[in-house]
Amino acid sequence: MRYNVAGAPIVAAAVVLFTTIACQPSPTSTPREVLVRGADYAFELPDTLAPGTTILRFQNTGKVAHEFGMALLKPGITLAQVLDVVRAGGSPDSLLDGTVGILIAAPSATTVGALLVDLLPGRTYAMFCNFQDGPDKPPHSSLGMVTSRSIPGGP
Ligand SMILES: [Cu+2]
Repeated sequence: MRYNVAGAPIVAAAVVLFTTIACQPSPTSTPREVLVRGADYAFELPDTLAPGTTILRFQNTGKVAHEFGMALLKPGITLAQVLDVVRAGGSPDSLLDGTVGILIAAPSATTVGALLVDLLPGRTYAMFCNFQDGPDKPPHSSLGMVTSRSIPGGP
């Protein structure tokens, strides 16, 4: 009897807690994780990236340091257009909606942090490494460390 009286508020509290949890909106999706590999001198990542919240990690499989930079192109802009501007010595900023971020990894290392991005359907993201192996060496992007992915879906 003593336990029933003492237990009643606990049960009531448990019911309230359960009801509160059950009424919370559930997340629509768990973030996908994508591992991007950087070799000397190319990126390896899936051909298709699904829209939605995505966590990107960067593993350097090469013998020199690399970065994984990612930028959102303005609608209708292609990677080829961006590269034309860069090769002509111009700034691509007017062709970008913004930078997602940059991860840097030493040789044979994987970043302990990651980029978290909501990949927008119908949009294109450029990926690049602009590191150089010396002041007179070309940027890795000109050696092959530049690519893009267009996210399926959208208008
Ligand atoms: Cu690089």
